[in-house]
Amino acid sequence: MCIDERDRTTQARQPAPYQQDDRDLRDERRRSKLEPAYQFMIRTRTPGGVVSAAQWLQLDAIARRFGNGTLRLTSRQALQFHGVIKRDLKASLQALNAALIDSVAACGDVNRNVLVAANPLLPALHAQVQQQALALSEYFLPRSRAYYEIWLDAEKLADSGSEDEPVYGATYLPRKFKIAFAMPPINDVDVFAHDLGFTAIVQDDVLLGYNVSVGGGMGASHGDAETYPRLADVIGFIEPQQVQALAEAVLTCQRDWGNRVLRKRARLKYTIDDRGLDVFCAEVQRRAGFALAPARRAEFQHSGDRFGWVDSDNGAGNLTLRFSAGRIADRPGAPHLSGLRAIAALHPGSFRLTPNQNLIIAQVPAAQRARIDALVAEHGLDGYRRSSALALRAMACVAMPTCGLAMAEAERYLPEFSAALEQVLARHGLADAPILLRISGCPNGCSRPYLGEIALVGKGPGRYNLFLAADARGQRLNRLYRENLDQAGILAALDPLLARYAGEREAGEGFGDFLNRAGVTDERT
Ligand code: SRM
Ligand code: SF4
Repeated sequence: MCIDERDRTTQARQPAPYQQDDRDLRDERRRSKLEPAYQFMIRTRTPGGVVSAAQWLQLDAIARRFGNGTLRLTSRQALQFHGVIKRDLKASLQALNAALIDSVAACGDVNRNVLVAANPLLPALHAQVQQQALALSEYFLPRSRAYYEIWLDAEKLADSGSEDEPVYGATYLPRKFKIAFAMPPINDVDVFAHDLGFTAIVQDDVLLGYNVSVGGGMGASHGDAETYPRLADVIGFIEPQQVQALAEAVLTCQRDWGNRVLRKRARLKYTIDDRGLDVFCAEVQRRAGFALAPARRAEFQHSGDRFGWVDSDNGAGNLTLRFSAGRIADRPGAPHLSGLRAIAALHPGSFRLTPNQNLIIAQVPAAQRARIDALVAEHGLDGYRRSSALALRAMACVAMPTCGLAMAEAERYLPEFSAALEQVLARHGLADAPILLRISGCPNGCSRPYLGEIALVGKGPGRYNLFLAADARGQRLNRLYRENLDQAGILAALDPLLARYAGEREAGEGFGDFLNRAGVTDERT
């Protein structure tokens, strides 16, 4: 939780780092009668995940000077610094501010970082969508000056005791609120996992507008039927100039109608299920002052990243690099942090953080590719060339040792589990099958596990619930298949299903689609 979360009256007014402790050290410190090894996690607000190369250099310096020497790409196109100790907090946030990046609204009951499809393949169009996302992110920033006063020594304003919050009002939102902009045919943002989604409708390279979706969310609690993941409903189409009014209507409707008694039921998805989608839509249209048009046709192919070089229509190249569970570190034989620093020093363009915890070196002029390729190879950043199809697409949340809510490992377990599953896949001739694997250390679902074709959700140390049969396009949730399995149990459960998939699948059919067609998750035990 945010450090201010204990005090509900000030929550979200004081955008704050997260207080954590190193859970690897808990037992040992308890035995030594020491308090937990407290430390902080700072998360950036980086709408659309766009960071200039100059900013990257500053972020890298903050991670090495104040953090644990790693940068963590998140599933929401942000960066996290872990391991910041209390006396360095202020200096860290001031250094972040000097890089023209903030941490405002990265936590709390407000609108969080706004996602945008990451790969700028049609740069002009992409810039238009990115601009709309940026404008929404700014518009929904809390007006509170607390962040600036506390962390940046900004002068206290005379009226800072009665700050006016035109959108949030006195009570902010019942819970966090998340927005994403998708650009078909790729659903890398998992648009239907969001409280509010905008799917770009493009014709002849012209942005006509967006399909609007509402009520997505992943978080759940084990064994509690009142909480569940939910996919957003598409409610209609709007034109680009209607985005802000529509977003404000949805957000304020949730502000006024959301459940403020039961925090576990406070997300928009429950508001919609409690009130009814039709009632909610009617109210949104009344508040927006216009009616939504019927939704347009939009098709997604998959929700992953495209690795390696992909050219934009302006001739510039975009190089997507893979980082296992988003962790960028200097390790023996793989000095990734140093490699990106070297690239940032010569690349005039931007870095783009992807919603799959990867990174794009964006808009590279043709003349510079060879130098970047050389740096990529020199620093072992070309792992995407050697990764299996499974490992390339997989996501895992942070979990241990920093996340206080983790029940099992996720980020640290991903390499071991992928390697074990790869062996099973190879045995069935499925080594190249692009199966979407997601691991979360608890049911909160930070790696959006309920959209994985195979997903592990932490239940206890070394134990997971196994979910199966989402599609790979972010359009169908998976379902619980087996509970509380260890690794051997998970592989034993998957083995016969993979054998059937290898023998019975139709041409081009994904694993999740096959399991769904075969009705496998109906046989839950
Ligand atoms: Fe998350 C809480 C990490 C994306 C649902 N999430 C946390 C905390 C802050 C734990 C805490 O409250 O103490 C985790 C910090 C771990 C650490 O040590 O860094 C944490 N969440 C993350 C990140 C870093 C996962 C990652 O590996 O990339 C992602 C950071 C996002 C960002 O940059 O803003 C992250 N979290 C998500 C997502 C995915 C998404 O938004 O697309 C979800 C599911 C979508 C949703 O919100 O429904 C998600 N996180 C949660 C929840 C459950 C919310 C709910 O509605 O029930 C919690 C717990 C809570 O809020 O009480 C949570
Ligand atoms: Fe922590 Fe659970 Fe989120 Fe993983 S899913 S980062 S364990 S809150």
